[in-house]
Amino acid sequence: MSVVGFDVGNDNSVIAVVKQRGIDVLLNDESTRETPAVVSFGEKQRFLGSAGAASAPMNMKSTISQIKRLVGRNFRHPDVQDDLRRLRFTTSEAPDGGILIHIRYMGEERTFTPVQVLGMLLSNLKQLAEKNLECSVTDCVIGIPSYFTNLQRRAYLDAAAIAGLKPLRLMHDLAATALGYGIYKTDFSNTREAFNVVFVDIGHCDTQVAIVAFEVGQMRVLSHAFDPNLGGRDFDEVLFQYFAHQFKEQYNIDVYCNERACIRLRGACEKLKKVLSANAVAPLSIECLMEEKDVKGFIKREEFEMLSASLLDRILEPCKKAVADAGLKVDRLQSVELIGSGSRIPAITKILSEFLGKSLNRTLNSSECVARGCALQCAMLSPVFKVREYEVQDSFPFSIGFSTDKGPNSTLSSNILFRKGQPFPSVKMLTIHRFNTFHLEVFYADQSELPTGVDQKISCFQIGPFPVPPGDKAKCKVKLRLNLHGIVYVESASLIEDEINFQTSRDTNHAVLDNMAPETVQGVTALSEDGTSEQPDHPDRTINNRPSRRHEIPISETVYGGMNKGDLLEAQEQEKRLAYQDKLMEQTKDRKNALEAYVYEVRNKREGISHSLQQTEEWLYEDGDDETEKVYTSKLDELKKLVDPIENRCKDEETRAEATRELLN
Ligand code: ATP
Ligand code: MG
Ligand code: K
Repeated sequence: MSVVGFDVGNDNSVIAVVKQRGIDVLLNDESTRETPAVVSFGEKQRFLGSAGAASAPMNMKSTISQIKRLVGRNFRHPDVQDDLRRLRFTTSEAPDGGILIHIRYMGEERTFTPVQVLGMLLSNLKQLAEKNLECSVTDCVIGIPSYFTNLQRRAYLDAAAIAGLKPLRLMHDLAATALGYGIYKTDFSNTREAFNVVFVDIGHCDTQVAIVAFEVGQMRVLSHAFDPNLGGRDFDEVLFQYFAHQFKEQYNIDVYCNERACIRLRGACEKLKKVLSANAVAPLSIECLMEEKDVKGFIKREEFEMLSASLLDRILEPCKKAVADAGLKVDRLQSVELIGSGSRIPAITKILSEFLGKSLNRTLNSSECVARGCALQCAMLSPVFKVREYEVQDSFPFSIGFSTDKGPNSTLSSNILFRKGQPFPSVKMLTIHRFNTFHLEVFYADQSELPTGVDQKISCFQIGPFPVPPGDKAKCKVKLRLNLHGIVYVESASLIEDEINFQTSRDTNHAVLDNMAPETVQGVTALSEDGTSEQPDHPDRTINNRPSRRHEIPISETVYGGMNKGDLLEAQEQEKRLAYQDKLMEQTKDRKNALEAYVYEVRNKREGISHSLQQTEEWLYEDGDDETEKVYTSKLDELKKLVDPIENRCKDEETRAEATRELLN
């Protein structure tokens, strides 16, 4: 048993494991610490990770990358359309509104969902980890952006299930980062107040901010904020548009109508952007961009900053939100940790440090901190590891509401179940009085908290049927859980029969949020409790020391979107078939190589032997013409030593005889 943390990115993935003396980032087959998040479909097999990236240039149209942004999303969403335009593979809308990826594989048109592709990537990471650790890997913690919706979180769990992994937690990237930062730090101890740190991650596609309060032995995430569509690539786009326009005027070429030219210019712009981070001016020059024209240009940092003004304006938004939601003034923030290379643009660091009023630190390893934190969390959650007592309290970035229907002649009641910022995992109990089977909807309560265009719906639970007391409503206790992954669901519903409530329930015509402290499960010790849902959980179980009778009520859930059980089973089977084919091809290649190597080996040996035979023969007629018995015996032994190993390899008599004959010839 081992515990592993995975960070699957749009470009690269990182695997971290907890070992005896600390956390290690694993090397892949290419001996690098980052593994390309690429799946490439060859003629007869898939190539995953580094192999996928290596075969990508030969299989452009059959290579899938940047999958993270497509998992659990709707095809028609404008952001998704925008992402799809930049990708080389063909896609279409799935019947459920999701995305289908079209690939030609083994002579057939095949379609895969982004979840399946993520499953392939995870299964490759699992294999890498298993090979490295020489044991099986199932328990893991996977990093996710805090802005992931219920659907995206479920999609990650489905992908993990396809890969044969069991995530003990989907963990917010910056919560994982903060854990890795805080657990070893002891210099908070002399301050009486919490040590508040702002983590800012500006990546290639997105920006995330979190404010975390550290105290001895614990961390609490005070707030999460984000812009899912602001990152380094948007600055590349500014440069791309600038040069595309310029080259049109200067060279009369329109890169927009040439896919290859677009890719090359984008690549050159990204490089130029990096140069501009260290220099006041940066040149650009591409040979034979299109129509056999070489192009040249340059841009000053000042001008780049002017062109990027609208992007730069957006950088502070998530920071401001995070500070406001944390309920802190800027001067209460003790430290700022920058991660993500998108933040290396000087204008960005300037804006951030001006707003936050202090210099920015880069003490964490950007590309590894999420995976490392996930591995740590996995060790804490795993029963087989002993980790220093440390309390991890994350907060949920969206408010979750609920509503119920009440059957005929009734109005809908609606309320907030979990407020934005709620520490989780967490549990809420509802008491609901009903005449018969009813429905409970959970949804994101505030559109403005969500990434733009995201559906507020989460799922609908049918609760019932249940026996109803004559002439009265039944009293149902419904337990809702926001679990470690940030997924909300009705965990149980039970019917309570007790005389006291028979009296009072008559006039209670609405759902009641129980007036009890939410069972906010926090910290390492409490977290493990999450796995077992059957525990005495409620004081209401006994009233006046007299047990009230309880019946479990059946629950059925309808999730809006995503895979059902049948889909998942089918996807798991399909992954097995695909993996079997890959293995078969790898073994075939192996056997082919072994055969080839054997041919070479035997041929070399044989050449060696005939050389020795010839030498011995010559020796016999010359220097060895008249020697002692001892010398002749040792010569013979020497020769036999050369010949015998080859003979022994030839198992069947026929080939052995033939080999001997050949050797004696
Ligand atoms: P994401 O978090 O969106 O999945 P990522 O984690 O892979 O992406 P990072 O590696 O943190 O992203 O950052 C990549 C971005 O940083 C790219 O847009 C890259 O162009 C940009 N970048 C890297 N170095 C510099 C630099 N010196 N100056 C400006 N930008 C840079
Ligand atoms: Mg990143
Ligand atoms: K543990």
